[in-house]
Amino acid sequence: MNDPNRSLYTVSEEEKYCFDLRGYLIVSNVLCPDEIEACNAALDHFSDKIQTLEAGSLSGGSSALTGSFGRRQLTGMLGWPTPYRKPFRQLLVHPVVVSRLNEFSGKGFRLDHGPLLIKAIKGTEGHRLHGAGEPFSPVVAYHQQNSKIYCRGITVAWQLADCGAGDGGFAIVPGSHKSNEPTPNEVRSVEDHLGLVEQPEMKAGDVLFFAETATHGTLPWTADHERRSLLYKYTSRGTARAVGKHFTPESRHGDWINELPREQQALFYGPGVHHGGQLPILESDGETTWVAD
Ligand SMILES: O=C(O)CCC(=O)C(=O)O
Repeated sequence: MNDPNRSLYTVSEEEKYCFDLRGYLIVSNVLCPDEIEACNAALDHFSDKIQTLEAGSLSGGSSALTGSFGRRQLTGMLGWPTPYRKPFRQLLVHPVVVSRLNEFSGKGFRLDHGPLLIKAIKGTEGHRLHGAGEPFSPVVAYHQQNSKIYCRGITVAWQLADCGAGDGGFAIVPGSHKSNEPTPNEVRSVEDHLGLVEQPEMKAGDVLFFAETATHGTLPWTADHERRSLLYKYTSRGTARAVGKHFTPESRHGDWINELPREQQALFYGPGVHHGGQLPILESDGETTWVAD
């Protein structure tokens, strides 16, 4: 939503309408330049850890998605030594995220995997579109009932560099999180996308929420500047995608998790709804985040 008068701090009816209709939502101007710089400086510090995927591994043979380079990516930020991990831990429970996810995924939502930095230089290939309402996928299914959204798989992508019109990067078929028909192969490959694929424009500091069940992927990067999107993959309380074996944060991640304040730890519990009241549940007014008593 780009209304300059809107409050960052509450989920408006318009935001709910847009997210439900399109399967994605952009909240603009969430991070200030200092916060963007703190993330980018930490990422630059660990640039020797960047992994470059093999060209062709994500574009899946599509002539529309092909590129000269594979995607660059980096993970592990939450466990980095201080001070580098700090901005990434803060984003995990950013009040703008907690307020939206309590609405879109329900209280007790969890971090399933990530954060993952996606970087691209000019000429980096795209990623074949994936996800769809059909076939039904229980782990990321989208449902709405009595004005309540139940989005089981939701990704929060912080933009650390601008994504202008035609730059490439994140792309989506708006509305496809509710589709009941199989997605044509040419739409997934973007070779004949029927005019349905959109590449939303975003600025550094914006945050994108998208339903994992929507048909989405990446267009080849065409801009002179580097792409930087930082993706946190959340799920609703009862759902696990990448990991589901361990319930407590320590058993999943090891001891560094004990350093985290309670509201950050809350994101790392395993899935399940019968937790005997042991689970810290996050609340947010959009301005601050806290653990409910
Ligand atoms: O932001 C992007 O490039 C798309 C990422 C993606 O496809 C995914 O997270 O599944």
